[in-house]
Amino acid sequence: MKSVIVGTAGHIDHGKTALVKALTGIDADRLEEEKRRGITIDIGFAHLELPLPGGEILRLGFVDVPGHERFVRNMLAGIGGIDLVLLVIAADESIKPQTREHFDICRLLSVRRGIAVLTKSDLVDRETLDVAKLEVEEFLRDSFLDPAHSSVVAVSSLTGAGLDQLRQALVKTATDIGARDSSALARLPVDRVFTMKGFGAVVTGTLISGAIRKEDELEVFPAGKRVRVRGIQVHGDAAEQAVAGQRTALNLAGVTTQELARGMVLAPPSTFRPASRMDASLTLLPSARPLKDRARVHLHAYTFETIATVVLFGQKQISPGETALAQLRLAEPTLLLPGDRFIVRQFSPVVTIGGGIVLDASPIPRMPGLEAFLKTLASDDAQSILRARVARRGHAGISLAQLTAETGLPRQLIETHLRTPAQADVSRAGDLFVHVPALERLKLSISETVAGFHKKNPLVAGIGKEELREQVAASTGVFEAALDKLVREKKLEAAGEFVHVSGRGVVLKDEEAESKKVIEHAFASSGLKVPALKDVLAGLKVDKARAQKIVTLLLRDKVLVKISEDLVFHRDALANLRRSLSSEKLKSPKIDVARFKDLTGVSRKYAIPLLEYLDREHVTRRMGDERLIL
Ligand SMILES: Nc1nc2c(ncn2[C@@H]2O[C@H](COP(=O)(O)OP(=O)(O)OP(=O)(O)O)[C@@H](O)[C@H]2O)c(=O)[nH]1
Ligand SMILES: [Mg+2]
Repeated sequence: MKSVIVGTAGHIDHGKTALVKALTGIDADRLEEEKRRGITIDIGFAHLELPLPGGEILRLGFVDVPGHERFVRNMLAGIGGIDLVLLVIAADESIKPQTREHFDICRLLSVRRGIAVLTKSDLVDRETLDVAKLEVEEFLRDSFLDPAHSSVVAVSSLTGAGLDQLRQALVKTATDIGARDSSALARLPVDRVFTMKGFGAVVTGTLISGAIRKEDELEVFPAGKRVRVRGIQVHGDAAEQAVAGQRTALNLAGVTTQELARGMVLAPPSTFRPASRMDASLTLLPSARPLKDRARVHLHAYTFETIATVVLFGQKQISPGETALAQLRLAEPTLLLPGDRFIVRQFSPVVTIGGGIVLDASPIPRMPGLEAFLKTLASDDAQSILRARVARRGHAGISLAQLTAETGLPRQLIETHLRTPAQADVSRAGDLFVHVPALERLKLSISETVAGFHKKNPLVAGIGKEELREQVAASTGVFEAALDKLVREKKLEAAGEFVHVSGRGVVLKDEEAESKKVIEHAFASSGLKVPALKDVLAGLKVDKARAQKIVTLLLRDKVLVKISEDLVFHRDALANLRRSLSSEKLKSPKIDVARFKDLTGVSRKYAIPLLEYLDREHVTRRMGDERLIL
């Protein structure tokens, strides 16, 4: 079964609703006011099944739009998700203002298929019909409905004349339409919200991509509310799932109708982020006035509508008929993805002036090379696009989840695209994809930072890893990957928490080396009855700053161990202490301060910090006044 969405378009009273009814038997005008006034106000829906030549069933979902110029915004809410347009022109009136405006909209939205239908053929004579047909053909020349490959069908919804021919044209045109990708991530722009007695909130819309199944959890954009799909109807029949290209009604749990409105979008949870800025390619209609930088417009995308400011990149205005890159700053956020089309209407008076295609709904402020980046995004090449999106993040990298949020592409597809040999310039660092040149630049910056550190701190063995990471401003995963590479390339060595240039030891001058020995000896020979550090340092030949560096070096190499602000011990003395404690344990596992003092011969001033140090090292555990030797 193939599902195709057919939209009507055309001037008021040209017979759109009558045509849909003649084809489907369904009156798409559902509002009381519509019936009373005999005009369409809001979008209406109908459906029809036709057999395809191969025996497959073609399911046509109709979206019937109003022709009245005051209701173009409703027309826009319906036309966004269509595959095929029926451009309806009354034979007795021929081309009128909304014929042009609706057709412009179809072109700006890149609707690629359609059929021009001359209605009310019963109201005109043969000659008038032929003239109208010629006018219409002239109007359509060089468009996607060029008469060279798409004929104009004359019908009468009153007598039924030409309807068979129109059905055939529908089948033929629908055959050319490729099926939408139902494995893509689902998006349902909401066009109607109502309550069904006994069921609760119901939303309807054209499922523009992916599939939605019963019991799926979905997120409502932009509010972020989570809902559950309690029931699904497709073209009015209960269904287990809806797939892209189907008119879909969802009965939702976890939400009230007050929390829902036309213009919202349903999508998988925790996958996308709503945006209020997007970079786009914007085309102005030849009939429009020039559009100035920072002009305000009405923006329509699928069923969503808001006010937007158009910020141009390096130009003062867009001329009629011109296409330019621009950033759209929306008054309200929405979920839009690259490739989505939109329409802009003049702020006042409200007329359609242009439209375009979203290139990036997650722009980075003041990004260098923006134009080249957007040109790549405008291409159809998913691999280049993904590569460019990885590259622009520099060594910050980008996660799979973020890439999905930015592109709407499923994870698996992104992984496949980025794994091919052609993508050798994208590397994986933990959870992140990183552009290889950015990783190389980071490696260089790490090497330079380490070299700079050695120069400034000749007596220190190396720079702390965390300090190094902060200085090069890299995230942990990417930093580790870059450091790993440098170590493998034997440019750096990482010893524990410290990084230094390969093969580099600390070079001490004679008097410094001598001082180091003096300090070490002072502590090694005093056991646990250590002297005060400042007294030891005072007796050295080197100045205070250098003496302090030597101490830092000894602490870093763990020759000396600092156990409190002013108590430093030699590692051998502490090792001896551990040994004597473990033999004490054989006598009794419990030890109090008095016994500790007896054992070590130290005063209370040393005993307390030593015991606290042993607690921290999990050699002892404090239990009231006593300690347990572990
Ligand atoms: N004689 C004749 N009348 C028609 C035909 N099609 C529509 N009409 C009449 O034209 C009038 C307008 O038809 P609609 O189908 O409501 O026109 P519409 O294009 O849907 O109008 P809006 O939705 O308001 O833009 C109605 O009175 C119809 O009965 C036709 O083929 N022949
Ligand atoms: Mg109508």
